[in-house]
Amino acid sequence: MSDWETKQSEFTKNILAGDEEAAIALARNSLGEGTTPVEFFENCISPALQDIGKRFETLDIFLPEMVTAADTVEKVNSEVINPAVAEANTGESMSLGKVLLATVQGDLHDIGKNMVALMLKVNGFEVVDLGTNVAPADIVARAEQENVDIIGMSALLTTCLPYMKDVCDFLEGKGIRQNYPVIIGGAATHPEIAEEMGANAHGGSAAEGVEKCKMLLGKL
Ligand code: B1M
Repeated sequence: MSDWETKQSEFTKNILAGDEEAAIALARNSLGEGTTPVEFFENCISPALQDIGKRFETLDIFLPEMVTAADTVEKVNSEVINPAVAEANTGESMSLGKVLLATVQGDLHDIGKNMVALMLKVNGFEVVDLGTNVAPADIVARAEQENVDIIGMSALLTTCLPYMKDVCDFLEGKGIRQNYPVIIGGAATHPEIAEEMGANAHGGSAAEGVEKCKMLLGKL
């Protein structure tokens, strides 16, 4: 087993048991050994949650355990990961642009979207985070009100993917599609889906999301 696999397996055990103290200690120790918070998030937290998802799918665990795991991860993020990411702020003083973020209608998953929001902020973007379960019409209305440069959407439920396309179609229908580059991400998405629905970019991770937003605004 690689170092990351050992850590991830331990972390999975901790979050399934709702053992906040152990999960926080594991994250803190790892950061203390020189791992960056983003590395820990992508190599330990994210795969641990995927593992939880697989167990849920195969009925090895049920909704209450998935809720416990998610709550424990949120605690680790708020106590350890988010402050460490914020501390590693690049010190970018000029805004690179304004990004609207939302998890689309019907979908309440926000752990990944919140990491994208944080990473965008520390990399110099302004973020208008509309939260979860946001209807396509609201996304378009807020994008106009806030005069954002990019619309970013997240979806983890495949049943909610059509709402992402609705946003692209609404923009098209209003004749303002060219004003708003659209980026999508989340476990239910992949680059081909992005292309099919007419989005401008896909982010496979929070870091890639930031890179793609820079690219969309010609800042790379
Ligand atoms: Co749910 N859930 N869940 N869940 N859940 C999944 C998504 C699922 C795949 C599990 C499974 O069955 N294998 C499955 C969806 C199946 C499908 O649609 N194909 C599922 C289900 C079925 C459900 C419920 C329906 C269960 C039920 O009630 N019976 C229910 C739905 C509720 C709802 O949304 N209406 C539900 C509920 C929940 C909890 C509330 C318990 C909890 C969410 C808590 C929360 O988010 N606050 C939860 C969790 C934790 C999961 C899993 C286990 C983990 C999700 C997660 O946080 N991943 C998940 C399994 C899985 O994903 N394989 C599962 C880690 C996160 C970092 O990844 O969000 O993809 P992700 O974000 C990444 C990248 O994708 C990218 O950056 C992030 C960081 O690298 N990214 C972007 C994300 N958004 C981006 C946007 C960008 C760019 C990059 O630009 C804008």
